[in-house]
Amino acid sequence: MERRKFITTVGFGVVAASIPTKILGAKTMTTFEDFITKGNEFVFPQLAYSYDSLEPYIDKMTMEIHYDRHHRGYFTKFMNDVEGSDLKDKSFSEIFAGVSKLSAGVKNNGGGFYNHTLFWNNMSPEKSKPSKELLKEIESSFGSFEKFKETFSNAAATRFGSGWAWLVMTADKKLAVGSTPNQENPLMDVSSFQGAPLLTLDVWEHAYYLKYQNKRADYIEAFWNVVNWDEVNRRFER
Ligand code: MN3
Repeated sequence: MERRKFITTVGFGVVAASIPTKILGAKTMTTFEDFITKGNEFVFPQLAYSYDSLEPYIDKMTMEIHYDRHHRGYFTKFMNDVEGSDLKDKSFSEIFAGVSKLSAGVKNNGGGFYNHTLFWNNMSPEKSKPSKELLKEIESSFGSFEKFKETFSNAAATRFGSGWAWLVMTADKKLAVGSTPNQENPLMDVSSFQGAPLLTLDVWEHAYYLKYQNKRADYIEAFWNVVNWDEVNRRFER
């Protein structure tokens, strides 16, 4: 990777001056629990690293299409879905906790935007490691770090069709691994897998098909090379 291409700000390169400091100051996406705030203008955020910087694990063209078309599409549609509604006053946690009573658009586009944002932020071209505290928790929950990787990879590999694999902190403060279909996530009341997201992997075909075709397992294996553990550590501490 070319160092110069890596924008050192973690998280979003948000540019609009009209965005309040609590959003501008957001270092990571999990702090966007209060992202939807009344009366503010939202801009589509820039990726914190260049499209080619996750090569050879995730290729430039996949990143470009995935970020600039898929992700942007979810963002734009979600902004339209919440336009003029009281959802703009609510956090993502609140929206997702009652998503079964909302439109399919809010669930699909809001989920799409939120899930992808976590995903971009839990990847990085920079090498990092789980913190001592997280590692200890992983070892006590899964037996070993390798066992955890195996469990997570298996959740990602066996998710039928499109969806996401997750490492979460459950309500009773335990680590758990699972998966969700389509754009559902573990914060949604409709999800059978519940918890606060720490790490996620997109296993929709658009996330890997250009480079890996039907070899989802190879994509999952490659993913471990670009996990942003600094970000996972931060989410864990919170
Ligand atoms: Mn995707």
